Amino acid sequence: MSDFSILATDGKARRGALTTAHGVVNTPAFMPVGTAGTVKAMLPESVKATGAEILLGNTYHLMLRPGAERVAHFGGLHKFMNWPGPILTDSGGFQVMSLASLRKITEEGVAFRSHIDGAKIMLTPERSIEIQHLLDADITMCFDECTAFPATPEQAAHSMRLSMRWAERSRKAFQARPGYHLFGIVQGGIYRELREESAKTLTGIGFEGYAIGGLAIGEGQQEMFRVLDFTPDFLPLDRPRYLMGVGRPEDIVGAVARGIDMFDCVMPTRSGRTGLAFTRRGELNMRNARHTDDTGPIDPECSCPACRNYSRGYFHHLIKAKEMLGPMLLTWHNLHYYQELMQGLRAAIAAGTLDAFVADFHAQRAESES
Ligand code: PRF
Ligand code: ZN
Repeated sequence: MSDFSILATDGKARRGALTTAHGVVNTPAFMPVGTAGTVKAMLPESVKATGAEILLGNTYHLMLRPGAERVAHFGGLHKFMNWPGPILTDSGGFQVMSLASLRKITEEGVAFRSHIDGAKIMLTPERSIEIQHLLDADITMCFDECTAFPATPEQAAHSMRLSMRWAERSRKAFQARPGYHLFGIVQGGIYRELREESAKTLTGIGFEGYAIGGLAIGEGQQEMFRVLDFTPDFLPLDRPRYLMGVGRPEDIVGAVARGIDMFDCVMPTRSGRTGLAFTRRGELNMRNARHTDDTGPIDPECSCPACRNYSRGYFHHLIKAKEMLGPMLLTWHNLHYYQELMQGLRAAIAAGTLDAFVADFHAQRAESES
């Protein structure tokens, strides 16, 4: 029996529920990023209040600081960070390539120097899976290499096949337990044949879910959607699909319509800290002087604490004065916006009205104030 049930479909889109050791995740789901054992500027109970059911944590950051064995000493990441719900952890390779220095990729794994203290470290599929086990991740990700963009077909094939051998080693290293899942990661760049080969290799090994990696790395939305038009078709219908590191609201809406069930992105949290607010009418930069005397809320239709109790002019002031309440409340608002978007997508799929929901989503944004 699978821990993933599909409750409704609308075209290629699916409304599902994924059961994990720490609770159920309704899909399509957005996972706020809690890189270093915290969703930056938010209390865990506030993250939950936005409607989030699962968080993303990072192998790379937590292995460097405070150390995976130390997190295990505290009873795992749920206890350590006071988030009792489900947690998915990324496997580390992607973060090594974007953050560490002196990286060297071999068949064995990736050797690198820590971006924190320069310490020499080796990450292999086996060690990545062990770290994710020590963190007590409900969903463990295979150790992979995110193929750079652009890449020739030869480069993309070579990189993808390395990730497939690492996926096999990840599967072997993973200890199966009820409610704990291992997801494979499809690579292959922008090439249909390589995406198909990758998906077939992974489904042959067998995983509880399948991620699509190697997208949203500079290819642009049109090209990403082209790859998403065929890649989900190579994956089993009855398993969750996770598009890694995506994205903007319009990317998520387009990907859900193409059959994706799970997302993570720093966009709502990182933009919140720099003064950007997501609204139904598009994005607002709270730094902009036009908000100085605005007594209205960020989004009159939003029920989050930032919109119920404070004005645009107040946020403009907080951001200009570099007060920490600004990032706190804007992060809350942005996460609330993302979770309401996911709730709207789930309800539309269940009602069979996704096309109308998508049309309305784009129409509202076209009425942008700016
Ligand atoms: N692999 C892993 N994590 C990721 C990616 C990937 O390809 C991406 C690409 N968008 C984001 N995070 N393991
Ligand atoms: Zn709000």
